Amino acid sequence: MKIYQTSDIRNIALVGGAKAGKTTMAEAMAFNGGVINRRGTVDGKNTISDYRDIELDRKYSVETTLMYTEFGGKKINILDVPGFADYQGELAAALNVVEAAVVVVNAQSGVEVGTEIANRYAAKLNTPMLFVVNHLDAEKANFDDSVNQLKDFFGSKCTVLQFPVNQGLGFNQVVDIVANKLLTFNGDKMEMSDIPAAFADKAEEMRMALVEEAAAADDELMEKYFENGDLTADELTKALKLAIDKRDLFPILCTSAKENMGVARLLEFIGQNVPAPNEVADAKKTKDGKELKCDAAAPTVAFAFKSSKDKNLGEITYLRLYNGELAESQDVINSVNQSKERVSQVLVCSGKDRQRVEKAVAGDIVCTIKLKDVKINHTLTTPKNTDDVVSEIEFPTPIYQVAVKAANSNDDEKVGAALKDLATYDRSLSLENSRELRQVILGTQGELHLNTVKWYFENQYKLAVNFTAPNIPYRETITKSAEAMYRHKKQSGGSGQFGEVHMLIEPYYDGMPNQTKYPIRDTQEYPLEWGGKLVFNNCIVGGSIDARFMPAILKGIMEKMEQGPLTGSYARDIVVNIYDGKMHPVDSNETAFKIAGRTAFREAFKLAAPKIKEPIYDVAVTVPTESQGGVMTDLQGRRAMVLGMDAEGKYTTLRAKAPLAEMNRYCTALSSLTSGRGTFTMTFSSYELVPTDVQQALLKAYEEAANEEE
Ligand SMILES: Nc1nc2c(ncn2[C@@H]2O[C@H](COP(=O)(O)OP(=O)(O)OP(=O)(O)O)[C@@H](O)[C@H]2O)c(=O)[nH]1
Ligand SMILES: [Mg+2]
Repeated sequence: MKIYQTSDIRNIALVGGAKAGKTTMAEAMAFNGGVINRRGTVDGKNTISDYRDIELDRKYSVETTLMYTEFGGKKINILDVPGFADYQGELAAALNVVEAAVVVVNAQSGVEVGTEIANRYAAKLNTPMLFVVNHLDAEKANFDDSVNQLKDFFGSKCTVLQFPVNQGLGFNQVVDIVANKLLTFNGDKMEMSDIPAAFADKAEEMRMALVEEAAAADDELMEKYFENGDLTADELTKALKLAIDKRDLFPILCTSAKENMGVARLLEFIGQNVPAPNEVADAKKTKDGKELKCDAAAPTVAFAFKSSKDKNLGEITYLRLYNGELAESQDVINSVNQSKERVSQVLVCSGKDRQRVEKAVAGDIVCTIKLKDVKINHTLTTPKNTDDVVSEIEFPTPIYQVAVKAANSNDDEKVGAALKDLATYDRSLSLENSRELRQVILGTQGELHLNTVKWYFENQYKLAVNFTAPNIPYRETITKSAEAMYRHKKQSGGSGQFGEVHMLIEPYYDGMPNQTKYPIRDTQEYPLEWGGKLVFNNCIVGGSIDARFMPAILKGIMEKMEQGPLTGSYARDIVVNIYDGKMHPVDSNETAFKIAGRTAFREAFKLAAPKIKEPIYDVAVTVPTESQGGVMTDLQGRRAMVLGMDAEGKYTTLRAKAPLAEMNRYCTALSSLTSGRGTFTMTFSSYELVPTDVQQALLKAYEEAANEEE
């Protein structure tokens, strides 16, 4: 394969709603460029892009596929991104490394959830967008409806550059405003002819509006437009390219990917109007804010935006070049961890087929294998420019947590390794080994994402795994003062054990004066790892307990604080005053006082009106305004307190405080209440007392679980 120079490279991501036809489009693109000589279909399980076992099984995309086509002397790198919302981690990564998002819209359904998500990421990353209204051959295709929705959702920058003449069954013609021609499709061929009289006026009107709009992207072009009242084809292309790059204009084009209609023209359009990697106004930046201008003569900067594991090849690292060249056998430095790496091969990808090339040039997207320690978000440079660390991809925060456990404890290690693997290659998963909950918690983007993980366990790792709701990190505390004493006395053979502790415990609150009914001789304040405080006061007078036993008593109390008396949860916010006790001249030791301290604390705790506290989260739920009522009712059913709401455009954001215990699987409920359009964020707010009925239920459940264990 020839080595393409930066100005002849275009990078696009096919994004948008699930099943909009992205993979089918990618296939047609490869076909039109002669990369393949037969178009596969998703249903026929023979596309370049949906090649992974899970994709063949499910018949939809799960991961982004890197492929390419060659068209009009240009290499167009294509990232075919899955459309389901649960795979938006793939979307985040893809839109970071391309010059344009080609948003595929199903003409039968218009703007879908996936269209909106794609737009959201593109806006955040300042990625230019093109809309392609696909499925125009389908009986229920409605181009005008789709366009109206696009304008409605994404504003007046959405500009029709092509419209279908005969959408629906029998579709084969499109009027192209930029080419100023009628396009007629016949099999895989396209003919251009003059626009028929019936559409000539409409097309001319649209073309003039487009010329005016596009000319606004550049002062010089604007002047020319004023002078001549029009732009030449070349000037219009220049203007369009600038306007698209600046996100001043989102073109709308027409296709039937399935019938390969309009796809060749789309490729030509991309080649002419999407900026080359070194032409973009908003260049990629390093962490220090330095612009990476895709200069082939500069030292190498290659950014790992994706990695995966191949059965035969091991780890595959996908790299986007932001400067310089990357050649076979080149030595590079991982500028994130400073490790030395050798790039043994540079591979051009077409799905699972990879072709060795001698080198790649700035702007290109390639992959390599056998790197030692290069992970997603790492940068490869030369020893001269290790300061160049490309700013990281921000992956979406997981919103659906589950506890994961091997069904058979012999598999614990294997399951742990598999989870680690999954979270390494999919950064929109999170993994936490929670000491507190005594569970391994996996965070996913939703039910479908979790099902994907389950699929891997079942079919790839072949491990039986149980997924359950995560435990809730409750806290225990007391609400009134109480006193208790405990004497630990044991006589076994020779030396015995003796320790007696009397204590008064009180609820602690921030800013409370440190005084109690007993004189305090010494006070220690311990901020607890799990939040809240323990204040430990030594109020012993007359030496009834030696100061040297105090640490042992504290240790005993701490043990009980770590596994609270009510439900085994962490206890917090308690003042303990040790005011009396007894020692034995021979039998008193640290163990005895630890036990006495622990037991006295447990007894006092029970008498001090103990309460369970639960974590409360600040929840912000953004939903289409029409579903706001249902979402609010649902939140109230979750014991949430709705604090307010703000409307923005078609959406309303509800702000609430909600107990974590009620938010399990919230993303699934929200999805069904809003047809998948709702989003939410949750951040920890505080610990609050649970209502009495909830406390009763929790105590009962803990007791039952304890009995079961016995
Ligand atoms: N009639 C018609 N069907 C199409 C067209 N494009 C795609 N399809 C069909 O729509 C279905 C989904 O197509 P895909 O290419 O898998 O869609 P996708 O956008 O890649 O889907 P995800 O990867 O799941 O987001 C398949 O059955 C395709 O054959 C089209 O232009 N016309
Ligand atoms: Mg797909």
